[in-house]
Amino acid sequence: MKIFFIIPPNIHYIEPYAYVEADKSNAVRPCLGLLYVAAVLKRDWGIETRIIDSNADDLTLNDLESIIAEEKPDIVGFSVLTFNLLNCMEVCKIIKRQSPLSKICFGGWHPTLYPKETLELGCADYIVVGEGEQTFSELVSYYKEKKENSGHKLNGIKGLGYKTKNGEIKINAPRKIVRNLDGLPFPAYDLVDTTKYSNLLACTGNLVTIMTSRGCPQKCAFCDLRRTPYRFRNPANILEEIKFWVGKNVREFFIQDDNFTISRKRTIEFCRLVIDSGLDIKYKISSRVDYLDDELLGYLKRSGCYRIYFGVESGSQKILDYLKKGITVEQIENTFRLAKKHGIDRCAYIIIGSYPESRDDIDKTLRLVKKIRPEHLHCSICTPMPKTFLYNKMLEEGIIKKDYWLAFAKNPDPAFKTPFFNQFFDTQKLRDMQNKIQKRFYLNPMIVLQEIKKTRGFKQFLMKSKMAFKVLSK
Ligand code: B12
Ligand code: SF4
Repeated sequence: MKIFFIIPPNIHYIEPYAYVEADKSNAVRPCLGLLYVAAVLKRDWGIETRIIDSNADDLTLNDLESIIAEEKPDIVGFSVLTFNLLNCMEVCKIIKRQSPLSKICFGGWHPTLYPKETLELGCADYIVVGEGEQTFSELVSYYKEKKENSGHKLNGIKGLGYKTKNGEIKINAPRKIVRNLDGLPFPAYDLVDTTKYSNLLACTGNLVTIMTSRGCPQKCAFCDLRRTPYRFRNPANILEEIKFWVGKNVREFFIQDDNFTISRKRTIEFCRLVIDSGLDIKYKISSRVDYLDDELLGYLKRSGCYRIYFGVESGSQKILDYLKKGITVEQIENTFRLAKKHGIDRCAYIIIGSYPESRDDIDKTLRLVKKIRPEHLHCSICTPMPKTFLYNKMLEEGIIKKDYWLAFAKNPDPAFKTPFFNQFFDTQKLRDMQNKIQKRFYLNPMIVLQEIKKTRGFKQFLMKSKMAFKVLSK
């Protein structure tokens, strides 16, 4: 059986909340979701798959058309975000044209949020809701074994959605989340060329992305992960993955967890293991400011953590509270000071333009940035994402008049523009402010000098130059 996973080329660009120029020139990142699904298929079911990453390999729709016409895969899987739905749909058109018997399966955040609407689009034969390792494996095995006339039934596959022969949409009972993350195999990195997943802010040429937990117990209003069951891999299991890579001469890791330090005990245990192992590695993490203290930062530093991405969001307590961030401005200042003391690079994510935010609140954020002096800054515009607490609340309050994400899920229009909602500023003004904030930050001579010093290798130099050119020419 030929099972393909396709990451589509970027044809339609829906402007996200991130700074657009940075977003467009950002490095290509691996799709860990697919790598996990592929790894389970191989380990537990002995099924080989192929990942075609159009972004890593610079493939066009024409290239994909030739591959599909020649290979005619039995099943093609896509990892679908609301923001890349249109791109996935473009590739589906090709599949239907060149290989009409191929079955198409959409997994990921978008079909999880909008299962019925996604199936109604008519592109996907199947959708997978939530974590896909087991569900997709059962679907593939259904096809494999059906050929051999086994009695498998589609309606018995938990977490699966599909259309019956008479066009009726069926969404099966949900599948339980994976409780024991240590039981999962490591992501199937053997299916991709890791060297193509470069990173603008990496400190060596060779970096691997790993994920050590899923879910988050916190309740930030804008986030899809709020109050999702938090599970984590044990430090020994993480170290095993790291050792595997060190054996392949990779010494830098991007720990992609939304929040690496949720369990203090685990963090310390992990750091101790790394320190005791004597492995010379570097890694970066994301953390909330309230999950760190002097001792923890010391451990992190000693075990090789060189940068922390912090959700600072705002310098205005009013806005932090509105976003239900659950932290104080004082905590932000304190943690940034401590991280600096330990010599760890600090990247601040800030958000401007949430509904009640005034010029005065934005100024407070800018003053805070000046005070905490991060080495990197990402400024986003507050975007109520589909079905998040923030979006639902704004719908309820009538600030958002129409469920436009639902409308997009039903009819994904390439002309769709992500709307922003602020009491005082329109979209253009918010984008202008975002541009100005990012430009000012990165054109600061101290930051420029620091970036030049940190640039490693020609590839990273080119990426940074491209980005600088875009920022300057805007
Ligand atoms: C890493 C990351 C990125 C990376 C890489 C994305 C990628 N392709 O994996 C980069 C930086 C490129 C990125 C970009 C963006 N991202 Co992002 N990202 C994440 C993040 C933090 C982690 C994703 C991850 O690796 N998870 C770990 C894996 C194991 O989980 P998973 O991906 O969910 O996969 C599981 C299931 O979903 C399912 N599954 C996934 N794919 C498939 C496919 C098949 C066939 C099957 C069967 C199952 C399946 O099975 C997997 C294993 O259980 C998530 C938040 C999160 N924690 O999920 C946001 C998140 C996915 N991103 C989000 C957004 C909004 C964006 C941006 C728009 C941000 C921006 N720039 O402004 C862009 C859009 C990019 C684009 N055009 O596609 C949203 C998506 C919301 C939505 N409704 O779509 C999330 C949820 C964050 C949030 N706002 O809360 N992102
Ligand atoms: S923003 Fe971070 S801390 Fe807040 S809910 Fe999302 S993952 Fe958790």
